[in-house]
Amino acid sequence: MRRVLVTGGAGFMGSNFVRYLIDHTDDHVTVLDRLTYAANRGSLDGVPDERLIFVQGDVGDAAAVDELFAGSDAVVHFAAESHNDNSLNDPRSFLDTNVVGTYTLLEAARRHGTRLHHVSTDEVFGDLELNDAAKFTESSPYNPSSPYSATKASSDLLVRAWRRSFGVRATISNCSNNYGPYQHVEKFIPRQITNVLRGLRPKLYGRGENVRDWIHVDDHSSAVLRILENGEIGETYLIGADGERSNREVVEMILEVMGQPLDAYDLVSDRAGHDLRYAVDSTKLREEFDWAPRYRDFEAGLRATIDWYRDNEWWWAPAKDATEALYAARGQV
Ligand code: NAD
Ligand code: TDX
Repeated sequence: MRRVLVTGGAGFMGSNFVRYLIDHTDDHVTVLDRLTYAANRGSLDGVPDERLIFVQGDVGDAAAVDELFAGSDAVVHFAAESHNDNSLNDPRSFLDTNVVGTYTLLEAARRHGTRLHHVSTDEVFGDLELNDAAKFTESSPYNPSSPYSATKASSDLLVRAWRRSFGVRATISNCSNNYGPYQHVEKFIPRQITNVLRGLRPKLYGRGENVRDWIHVDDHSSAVLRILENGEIGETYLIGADGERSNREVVEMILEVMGQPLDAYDLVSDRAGHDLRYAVDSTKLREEFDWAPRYRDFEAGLRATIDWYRDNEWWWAPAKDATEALYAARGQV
């Protein structure tokens, strides 16, 4: 039996990964999560008690982290402050969690010799032009734009340095935008779906022309598990599913699926420093592990996600009003 420590396991991608591990392995899971505003303990409902230990705590708490590493065979590090808009308004917690938190885990991995997988983002590479064949690869230079992506880039560089200087057994993945169930209503797709469910109009930043490369969260989980089990120590892998769409296209698709006029959205003030386009070349992952995404039809994945939000209002409703109040205070309504 393997015991896997998952940091940030009450967040969107962490909780989906925990479910994936439970369904696809015999692993026992310990979740370490501070339960910030972004977490939802209900995201782990139904995971059998005998396979899950939940610890509420901070990845920056060296004593707690040390104890958990001592009892773990592998660690997958999802915990982060993850929302760009928040990082523009209050960057401090991003430095604490994303940089100091990752440092704290690396020191524990160094002491205990624990296998560590670090979950990161394609945003560390900055952005691409809109009409360009280029995509990010493992050798793209780091060029982050926002406080969020700068702290994620910093955390990646710490992992690389701890690997080289101290031999920490780490791998890194940089993934494109995830969508699916249990994603906080502050994020683009859930915000628009829950707006429509509430009788509000979707909100597009700027002119809605920015492009994101969407991947279903289950495909992220399957890729991370492959890397955890078969990845070469010290290597970085890009995860993506060739899902480029402009934000406007995504909003129009949501409106269409939800039976609204295609132009029933508002253009609102743009995000400062808004990255134009992300696109990931995942050839290395596909070739080394014979990995392929299962959700290749974005519209089908989006329909299933819309159904999930329609059926699970209990999960998202408690956070909706506060999230929209924050957007209103920032003029993004
Ligand atoms: P999320 O905001 O939904 O979840 C983050 C989780 O981390 C929450 O449960 C929160 O309580 C926890 N957390 C925050 N600070 C903590 C701390 N100090 N100690 C312990 N736990 C803490 O984020 P997400 O969208 O699931 O992203 C997970 C990871 O994946 C992040 O590292 C993010 O950078 C990366 N990532 C996200 C995306 C995406 O599209 N969402 C894409 C690529 C990479
Ligand atoms: O209401 C909105 N309207 C809008 O047009 C919101 C919330 C967002 N947007 C735009 C901004 C982006 O171009 O939609 C796009 C996606 O926005 P987010 O969901 O905030 O994601 P993004 O900034 O692309 O970052 C996401 O992917 C990379 C995650 O939040 C990060 O954690 C991950 O690293």
